[in-house]
Amino acid sequence: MEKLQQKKLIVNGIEQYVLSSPSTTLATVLREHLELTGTKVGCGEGQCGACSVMLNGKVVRSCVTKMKRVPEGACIITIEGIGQPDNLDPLQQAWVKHGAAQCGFCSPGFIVSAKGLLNENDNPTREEVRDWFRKHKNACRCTGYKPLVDAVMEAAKVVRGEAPAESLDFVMPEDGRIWGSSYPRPTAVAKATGTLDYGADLGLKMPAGTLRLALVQAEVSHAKINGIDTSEAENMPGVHCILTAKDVKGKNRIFGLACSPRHKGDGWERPILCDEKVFQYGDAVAIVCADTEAEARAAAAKVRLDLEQLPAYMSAAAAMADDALEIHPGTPNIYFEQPLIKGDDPAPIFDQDDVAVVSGEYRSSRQPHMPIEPDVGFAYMGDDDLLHIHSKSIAVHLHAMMIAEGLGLKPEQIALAANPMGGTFGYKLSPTMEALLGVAVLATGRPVSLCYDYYQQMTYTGKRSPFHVNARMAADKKTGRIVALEHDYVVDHGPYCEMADVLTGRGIQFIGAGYDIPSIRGMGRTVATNHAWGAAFRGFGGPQAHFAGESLVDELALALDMDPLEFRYANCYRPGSTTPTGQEPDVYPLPEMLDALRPKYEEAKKRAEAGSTPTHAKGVGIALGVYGSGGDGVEQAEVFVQYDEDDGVTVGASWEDHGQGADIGAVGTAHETLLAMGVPPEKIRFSWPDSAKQPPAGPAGASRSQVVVGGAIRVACEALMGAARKDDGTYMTCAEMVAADKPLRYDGSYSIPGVPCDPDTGLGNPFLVYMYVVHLAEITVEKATGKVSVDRMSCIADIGKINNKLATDGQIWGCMAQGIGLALTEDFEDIKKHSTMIGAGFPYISAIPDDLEITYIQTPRQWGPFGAAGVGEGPIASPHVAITNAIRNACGARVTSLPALPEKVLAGMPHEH
Ligand code: MCN
Ligand code: FES
Ligand code: FES
Repeated sequence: MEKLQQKKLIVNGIEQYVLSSPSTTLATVLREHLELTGTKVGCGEGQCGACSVMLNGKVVRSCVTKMKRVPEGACIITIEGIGQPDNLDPLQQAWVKHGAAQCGFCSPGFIVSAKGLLNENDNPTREEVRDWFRKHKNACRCTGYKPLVDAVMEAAKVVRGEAPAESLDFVMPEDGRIWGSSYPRPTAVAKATGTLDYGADLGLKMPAGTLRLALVQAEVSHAKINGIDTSEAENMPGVHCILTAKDVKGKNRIFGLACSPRHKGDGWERPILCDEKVFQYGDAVAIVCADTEAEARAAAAKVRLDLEQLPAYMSAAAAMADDALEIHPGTPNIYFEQPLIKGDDPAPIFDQDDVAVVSGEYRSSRQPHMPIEPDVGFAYMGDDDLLHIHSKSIAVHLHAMMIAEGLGLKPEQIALAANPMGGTFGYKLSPTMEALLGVAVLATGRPVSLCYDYYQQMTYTGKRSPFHVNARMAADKKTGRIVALEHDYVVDHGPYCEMADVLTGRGIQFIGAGYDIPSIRGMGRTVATNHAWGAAFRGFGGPQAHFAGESLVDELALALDMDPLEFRYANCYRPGSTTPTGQEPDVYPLPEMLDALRPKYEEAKKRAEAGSTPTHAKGVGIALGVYGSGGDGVEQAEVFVQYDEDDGVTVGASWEDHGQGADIGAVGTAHETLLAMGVPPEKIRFSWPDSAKQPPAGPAGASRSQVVVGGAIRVACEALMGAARKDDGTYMTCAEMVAADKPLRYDGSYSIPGVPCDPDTGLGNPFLVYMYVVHLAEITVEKATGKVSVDRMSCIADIGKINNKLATDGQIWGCMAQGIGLALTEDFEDIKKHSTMIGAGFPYISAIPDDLEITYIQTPRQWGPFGAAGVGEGPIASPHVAITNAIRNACGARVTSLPALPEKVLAGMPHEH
């Protein structure tokens, strides 16, 4: 019998009596019993601080605070008790002003934590703020932490009475334009007050009768399924039913978008629920539908799988071995190849005496995305007879198409909606639980919800696909010009082919990008393995390609005895240059960017020299990065705008918001277009994406949205203005439009004519808009251990004209932080060890320097609205290589496999070992 305990708590000043089991967590009591969903649960195991609340004045992580340890009469303060949307605490105001909430999932936890600090010390130093967040394990994946510390420092001034509360308000520029300003994003207040409902919050608010789901997952990486025994589980308390592949009404497959003629599979290899085989650890075999999540999980643990284990190929090399079985029988494990043939054959050049040649083998890691919010979703049949699925999808129309046939539906029978999201960083370009939710609704006829815990997030969502690149590069000894490049690489994409061909193409497009290299031969191959499936991850192939390219460029500079910056300066794109795929770049900002970096670089070198000691070597590294805004080839988006009764405008765009700022993207772009109409920014409304409500705008991937969706928003707003313009140059009100019998809704469609790379030569003009960055890293290597810390980073970025500076700064800081993780700690190779945030090397605040600097060069772009390019991914193309180049500079160790763990650095140091 379950034994309960009643306790009195004073929650946000209100006396409450709660009845719970002593082992229930405080987070569950707050969220589920008291419906205070401002407190978020991320990791659920004490590692992220998202659930921070104050208990008798002390900051605690409520997900690991059991009710038995909460004293009778305890005073609890949650985010709801700190301030409300119409009565913000200075910390919340500062969070809004500094763009400290991107996805916002960590914000309530950080703000409560910061409140705890300011209660103890209202005059902290930046170091004290950082130390506090370190001690309380407050983790943020989006911001690089800098704006969070900025926000606390500015709020503290107001708390001390040294600055008025108004100093935390946004000041509207005199010209009334928010384009290019730091106007706070429309969702900022809701994020900072905990009033924005994410997927799990919405799930809790579903009607009675909702079934809660749990997955039965394989705990082996490759196996034949001989049987599934659900008999014991079916009789567990609260269980409604257990669904297996036979309950799936359609093809039971998710379409993997295999579109290239060179693809050797048909793209239909990924089961919704595994039927014949298990292809990777965590694959879903059955779904338990029960009254509560706890009951569903308890029953899932009792389902018995009869599995016959097959050899598990956990690397590309293993899956490529001659005797390896075909993971998908009938499709070879190497299922896609993309050659590159640019200019003359470089082979003879490498034999010439007047060239310097460097070569290397570069392996990148299986970087896990680690959003703070684990995967979550819910679904139901709507009164419109559509199957509504709400998830963390960043591609609502595409996902409806990818899962429909598997469920036995047509895409138009599915309404796929994106919930407010706590970050995806690209893993949600793949469907994760969408089809599973759909199966459960169709089989039971009931609304359903499914929440992954963090272990499931880690083990059963896609990862960054490792590249293993063999390459060599040659430069003329006299001119210092790069003359030839050869590479050959394999991409370990796990068992499912989603976007594998596109990803493999990123190698030929970006190894050597940024430089005019006349002769290139390359070959990329995609390999199926049984490790975690390859999903999009911010930068999608860019960081992998640059790891090889920018390491070789650095080595070549050393071989020529040239300064790495000057060598890059001599070789970077200028008018007349072509990209690796033979395209003319869109703009040529790299020389100016390197000029801007030069003084910072010289200072950094001096600092490194002065700061090095016999035990600690300091080093400086730079790396250039180029990445495309938009997918390969033609890019298109459709949106509408609607004139509202109060003369505001609603932007109907399915621009999914991982946290990057689709809200401000849409509002900023519309405001700039509508400037002459004078629609105030607070009356411009963005939309939450839903495939049944907006036309297809394409996924929020490939850093395409500001350019392409923004382009469509501009077109739609111009159409509205065209219709509303009066002869005297002023504009009709909405009421006047109605009186004049004019439509209130205007569609906008926009496309960009890129040319995909040729399947045989790799040549083409795939991206008409590129983002350019140069990173500078200053690091310290502890010589005895090989441990590396990053002291300072600086980024020169050209992302075209800026829509919103808070958004673009945030994107760049976030990329720098993820680049540090990629360089030094993050991995998901060892499924056991790497299945928690700490285990997988999540970068907490102590790993990210406070000294992060951004300099913009804003070269206007032809194709983006008002000259914008994208920003989401360009800055992650190369920060990790700036760091590994700095390690080489500090201690001579050339790291060729990521992450640069201390033992690798130690082993690479030439003199010590
Ligand atoms: N922006 C701007 N000015 C520009 C370019 C962009 O103000 N010149 C703003 C945009 O309005 C938008 C943001 O910067 O708010 C990113 O725009 P864009 O580069 O067009 O990228 P998308 O909107 O298409 O977003 C996707 C991109 C990708 S592919 C990944 S992955 C990613 C990312 O953005 N995942 C993120 N950024 C992320 N940020 C957070 N916090 N969380 C994620 O999961
Ligand atoms: Fe509680 Fe992560 S620490 S949710
Ligand atoms: Fe911190 Fe997204 S804003 S995790």
